[in-house]
Amino acid sequence: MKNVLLMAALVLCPVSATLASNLVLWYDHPANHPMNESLAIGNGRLGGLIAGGTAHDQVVLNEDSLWTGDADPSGDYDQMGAYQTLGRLVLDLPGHTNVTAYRRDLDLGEALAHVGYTVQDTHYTREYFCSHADGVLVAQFSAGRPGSYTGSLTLADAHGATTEAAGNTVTINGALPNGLHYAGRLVVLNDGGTLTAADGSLHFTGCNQLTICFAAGTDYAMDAHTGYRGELPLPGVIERTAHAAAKTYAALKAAHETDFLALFDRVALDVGHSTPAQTSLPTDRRKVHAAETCDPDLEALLFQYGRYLLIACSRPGGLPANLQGLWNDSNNPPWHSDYHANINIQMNYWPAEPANLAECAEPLFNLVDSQIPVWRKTTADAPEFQTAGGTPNGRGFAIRTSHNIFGGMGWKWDNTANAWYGQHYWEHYAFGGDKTFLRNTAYPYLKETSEFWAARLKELPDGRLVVPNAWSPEHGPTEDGVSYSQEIVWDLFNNYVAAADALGVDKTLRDEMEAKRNHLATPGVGSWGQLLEWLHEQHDPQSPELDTPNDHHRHTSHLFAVHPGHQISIAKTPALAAAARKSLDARGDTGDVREWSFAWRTSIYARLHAGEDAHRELQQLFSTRNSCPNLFGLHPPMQMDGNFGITAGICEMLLQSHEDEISLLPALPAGWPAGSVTGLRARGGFVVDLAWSNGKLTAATIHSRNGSPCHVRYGGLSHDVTLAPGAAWQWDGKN
Ligand code: FUC
Repeated sequence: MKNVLLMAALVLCPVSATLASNLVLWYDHPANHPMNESLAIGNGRLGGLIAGGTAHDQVVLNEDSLWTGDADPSGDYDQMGAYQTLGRLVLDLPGHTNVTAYRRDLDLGEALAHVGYTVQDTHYTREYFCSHADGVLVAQFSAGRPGSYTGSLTLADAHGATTEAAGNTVTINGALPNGLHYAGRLVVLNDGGTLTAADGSLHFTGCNQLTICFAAGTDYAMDAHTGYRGELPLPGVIERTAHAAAKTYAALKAAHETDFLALFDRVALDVGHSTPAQTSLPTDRRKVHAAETCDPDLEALLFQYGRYLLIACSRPGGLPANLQGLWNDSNNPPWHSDYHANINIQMNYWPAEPANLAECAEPLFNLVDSQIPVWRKTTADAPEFQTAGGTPNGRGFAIRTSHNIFGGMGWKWDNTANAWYGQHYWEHYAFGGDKTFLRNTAYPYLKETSEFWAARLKELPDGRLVVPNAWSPEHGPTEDGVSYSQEIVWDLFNNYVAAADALGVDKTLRDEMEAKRNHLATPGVGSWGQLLEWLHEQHDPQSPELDTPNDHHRHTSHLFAVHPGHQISIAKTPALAAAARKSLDARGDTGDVREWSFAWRTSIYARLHAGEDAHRELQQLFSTRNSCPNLFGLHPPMQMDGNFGITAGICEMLLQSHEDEISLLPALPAGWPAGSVTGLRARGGFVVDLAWSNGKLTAATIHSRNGSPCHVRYGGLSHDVTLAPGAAWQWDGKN
C-alpha cells in the first residue's frame, strides 16, 4: 500500500527539474475586494494594498501606529481602541476602459507590484514598492507612447484631516479622537505634460511618465513614560518625501531592493516543480486546485509569502505585525486588528527565528517592553491578581487576550500570555546567541514573569503546583490546572533556568524556579488515550463534547507542549506524544477550524514526525474557505497569522532543533520527493542547507555562526559536531 501511495504522490508531484521557483502572485483582472484581493506592499511601518484598477484605482494606505484608544485599565474590549486605516491613494485615468492584455502581479523576490494593460495599442505599466531604506511608498507610471497619462491623483484621508494640494504635493495633517497626530504627504513628479493642484487633487495632462512618493507618520512613541507620544509627524513626513523626490526612481528602487533582498534572499526553498497546467493559471484560480493536488511551486511560494509579509510589516523601529499584519481598509476592523495574545501574535512570530528573519522579531520585544509599565499597574490594581487581603501580590504583570499599543488591554485575561511572550524572548537568544540581548532584554523579562508565577501558583494537596483560574482558550471551564497554562508556565520556568545558566546569575532563584517547574502538574492521559486539556477529564452535560473525540475546537491549546513548546516529544515523552497525536487527530480538519488552526496543526504534526498529516494541513490553506484570492489567510474575515504560521510549519517539516539536537528532514512528505532549502536557522547559532532526492537526504551543510557544539540527526543516524565560528560541516546522511 505504501509503495502505491508513494507512486501516486510522485505522479502528483513530479520531481523538480530545476531549483527555480516562481515567486509571483499574478491575476488577469483587477481586485474587487481590498483586503481579500489587493496586493500588499510594506516597509515595516507604511503599507499599501494595490487593487490594480485601470480607469479607477485605489491603494489602501496604512501607517502601523495609527490607533485609537489609550491606556484604559478597565479591560473593556470596546474601549480598547482599534487599528485605523489611513486612507486611500485614488487614481483616475479617464478612458482607460475596455483594456486588453491586463495583468497585475506581486513579485515576492523583488518586493515589487505591477499593473499592466493595453488601451488602444498603448501599453500602460505601473510599478509600486514600499521602501524601508527611504521610508516612502514609491510608484512609477509608464506608457508605450509619449504623452499618454492624463488623469488625477487624490489623497483621500480616512479621518477628516486638513488636506492641502499645492504645486506637486498633497498634504494631510490631522488627529484622532485620542489626540494622536498623524500626517501624510504625496509628491508627484511628471515627465512631460502638465501637473496642477486643484480641489484637493493633483491633475496631470499629457505626461510621458509619473513618479509618486508617499510618506506618513504619527506622533506615537513606544514609551510609556511619554504617554506613548513623541514628535509631531509632519516635519519628518515632509523631509522623507523631499529626500525621496530628489533621488531618481532607479536610485530609490535600488536602495529598496538592496534593503529587502538582504533579508529575503537568506532562504531559498524548492520542494518540487509544478506542472505547466498549474503555473499557467492566475493565482486565484490556481490556488483552489492546490488544496487537492500538490502544487509544489505554489507551496514554496506560500512559504516565501510568509517571509515577504513579515519583512513588509515588521521591521526594527516599527510596531509588530497585528492580526492583519500591517494592512487594514477599515476604521472598525475585525477584532480591532489588534494584538491577540492567546495564539495569534505568537504565531505571527514563529517564522522569525527559523526562517532567518530574526531582526523582524525586534518590534515584538520593543512593543511588549514598552507596555509593561502600564500592564504592571493594571495588574496590581486588578482583583484577579491580588492576595486574599486585596493587596497587590508581588511583582510582574498579566495580559488580557487583546491589547493595543498604549498599554490598554481588552476582553478576558489570558493570564499565562505573559509567559508565552517570554518564549519569544528566549527563542531569540536560543537561535542567535546574542548574550547582550539575553542579559539586557530577555533575562529581565523571564525573571520578572517567573517571579510573577512563582508567587501565584497554587499547591494541591498532593504537592503539585497549578495555575489558578486558567482557561483553555476559548472553550471549556475556567479552573485550576488547565493543561495550556501548566505547559506555558513549565516552558517559562524552563527558559528562565536556561537563561540564568547561560548568564551564570541568580543561582538561588534559578534553583527555586527549577524546583517549581518540576512540581508543576503535567497533562494527563484520558479515557480514550487523549492528552487531557484540563486537570481532570471533563464530563460536563452542558458541554458534552469537551475532552471527547467530538471536540473539534479551533484551538489546540493543550498541545502547546508539543509546539511551540517542547515539554512533550516522541523522544522524551513517548506516551504523552502518542496522547497528543490522538488529541490532534480528533480535533480534525472540519468544524471550527480556522486558517491559523491549519498552520498550527502543520507544526504540531511536524513535531510528531507526521509529514503526510503536516502536508495535508498545509494544502488545506489553499482552499477557498481558508485563504483569499491574494493568499491572505481567511478566518473569515481576512487574518494574517496563518500566513506566518505556515512558513514556520514548513520550517518544522524540514528542520527541527528544539531538543538539543539538529534534526534533518523530520517530517518530509511524500509529495516533496526531491528538493532543497538553504538558509534555515537552528538553535545554537546554526544555519542549515539541505538537499534531498527520492525522499532521502542527499546533502546537509551545517554552518556554525558561534562555534557551539551540536548533535546532528537524520533518522537513526547522528553525529556530534564541534565547529569553529564561521566553519561548516557537510554530511550526506548515509552513515
Ligand atoms: C482568537 C481566536 C479566533 C480569532 C481571534 C482573532 O480569539 O480564537 O479564532 O483568530 O483570536
